[in-house]
Amino acid sequence: MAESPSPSSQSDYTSGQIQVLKGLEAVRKRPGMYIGSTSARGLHHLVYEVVDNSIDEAMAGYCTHVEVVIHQDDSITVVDDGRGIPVDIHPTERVPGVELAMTTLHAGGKFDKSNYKVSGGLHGVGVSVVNALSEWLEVEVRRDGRLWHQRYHRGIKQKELEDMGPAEGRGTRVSFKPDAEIFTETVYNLDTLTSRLREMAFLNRGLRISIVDERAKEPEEEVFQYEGGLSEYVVYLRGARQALHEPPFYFDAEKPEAEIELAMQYDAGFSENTHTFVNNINTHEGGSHLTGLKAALTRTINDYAKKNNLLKKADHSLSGDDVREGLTCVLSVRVMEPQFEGQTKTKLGNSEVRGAVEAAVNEHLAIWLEENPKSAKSIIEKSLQAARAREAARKARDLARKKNALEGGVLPGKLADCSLSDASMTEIFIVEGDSAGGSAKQGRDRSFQAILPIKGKILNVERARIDRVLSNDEVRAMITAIGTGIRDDFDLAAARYGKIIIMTDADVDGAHIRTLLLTFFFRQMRELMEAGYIYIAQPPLYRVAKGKEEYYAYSEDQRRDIVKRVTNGKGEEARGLNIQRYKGLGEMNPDQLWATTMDPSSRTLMQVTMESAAEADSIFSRLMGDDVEPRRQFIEKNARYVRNLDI
Ligand code: 0RA
Repeated sequence: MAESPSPSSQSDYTSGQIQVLKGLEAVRKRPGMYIGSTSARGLHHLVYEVVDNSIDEAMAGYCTHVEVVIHQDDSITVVDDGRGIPVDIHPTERVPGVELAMTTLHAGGKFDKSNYKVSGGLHGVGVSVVNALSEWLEVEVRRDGRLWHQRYHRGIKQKELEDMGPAEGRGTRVSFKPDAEIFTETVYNLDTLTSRLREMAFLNRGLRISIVDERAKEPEEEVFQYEGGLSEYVVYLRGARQALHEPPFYFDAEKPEAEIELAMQYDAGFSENTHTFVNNINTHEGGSHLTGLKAALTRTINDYAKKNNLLKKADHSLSGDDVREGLTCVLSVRVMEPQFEGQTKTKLGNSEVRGAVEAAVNEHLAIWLEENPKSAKSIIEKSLQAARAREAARKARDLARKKNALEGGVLPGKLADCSLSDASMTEIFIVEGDSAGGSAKQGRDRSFQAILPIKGKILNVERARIDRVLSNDEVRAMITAIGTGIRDDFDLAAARYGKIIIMTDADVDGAHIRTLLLTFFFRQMRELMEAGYIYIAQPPLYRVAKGKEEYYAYSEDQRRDIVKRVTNGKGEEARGLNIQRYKGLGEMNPDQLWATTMDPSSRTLMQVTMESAAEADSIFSRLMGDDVEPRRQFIEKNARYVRNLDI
């Protein structure tokens, strides 16, 4: 037991340990500062923080398997087969390394930085934050033939690190239960964790990541392991869209500024799906690496097209949007000291990375095009079609603008605008159908609520090129009303409303229209979705009346509860009971619509958030692409319980 840590008595607190207590206290006082929020997002963040440490160990080449378990009580276990967190006593802090990792802010498992080339972890806050925010946390380390164990309560150790005796294997096991005193939501969402872990597995070729949900009746293990890494990711993201070439273009390169890995593939679709990562973190807001990639794509493809006489005289050069139409692309860079900027700290700031990525993509893509002339030709053909469509759309838009200018009014005729103009106060309801639109117009508070009725099914933007998208009346009305423009011309600051609320019937058709609208926002105004502007209204499913009492139920459970209450337990057979099932918004009069769905003081709105743009992407392409069956299934499954539409 030569390595056993020396027990320290309670009285002999070092100044280091006092710092520790102060640090953890700060985390518990202002958890949002460390994990972003104490809602579901922060709750899930705890798991990522622990998993990131194991993945760092994998990136350093010492770990092949990470396993995540959700237990019945929503506690979590993360196990890896890495080297195990060091247990020997730190020379100056005089506590075991693992204890330091569990209690020191910003250290995490990475207190000895020289061990790692690069490391993930969103804010790099480390596992000590998870410890501080957990009702309890247990850590087990297997190293050098022994097992070590320590337990914490709300960040405070219960005992010294204990040597549990001989043990086989190596690795670290961390179990924790998020503190209900801290988190407003303590139930884990399997889909959310699963998609993040799948993403991690794609980004770390060969690494095996598994997840088990012990809360399920018959727990099953899902295992993610991709020998194809990013190339396999791109094929997964492409989904049902038809590829223009196989396999995807792929390269990796090591530069002094960054390690760069890229896979991309063109398909017959019209959307662009580029996802960028820095040290395994999804950089939703892009940054220097993305800028470098875009510049290289445009330049290399134009160069190749010119050199091979593939552009006609009438064609100008291909724009960035043109060469990215129908492109699915994943760029993953690893940077020593990433600078994260932007609203959600997911934009890479390091300017030196731009040039490194640009040069690497220029070089490798040029070679690939030369070596694959058939693929090159279909890519350029596709870009040319995009360019011509864009030109046609521009002409149509100019015409429409002139027409508008002549007519004087720019806003769509069907829009009932609000009187306030300060976007932070206003909202627009996009309402299915003219009759519901009429009720909404009468029921609304016209000072801050605008109504835009749209006719039935809008155009499926997933299957149309930009010129057709822009020639669609419903789509044009939405774009002008919202005011931000689309795609590359998008400007969040120009938004005319602070909330965009989708209000459709609570039936299968309504769900379809809602999905079409979400697809539109995701493809054409993604930042609006990312910035949390998009909401879904929740109209009631039932009106339950007895005598003068009337209640609204938004779910089957609620209906049952209300019926029980108003009938004193007699149930649906009780006399004088009237249950009305709302099949459409149009069945409510303006007052009812206001009271149940539009009045900010009593309504529920569901905010559309985007945990993973990549996941959303694949959902939308699968859903809204050419295959009808997955769409039908998804819509039926989610028709009423929109809550499951977890983008
Ligand atoms: C620092 C140094 C070493 C390993 C780790 C941290 C480590 C941390 C975590 C957190 C979760 N799993 C982990 N696995 C390893 C390496 C020390 C050495 O053996 O040289």
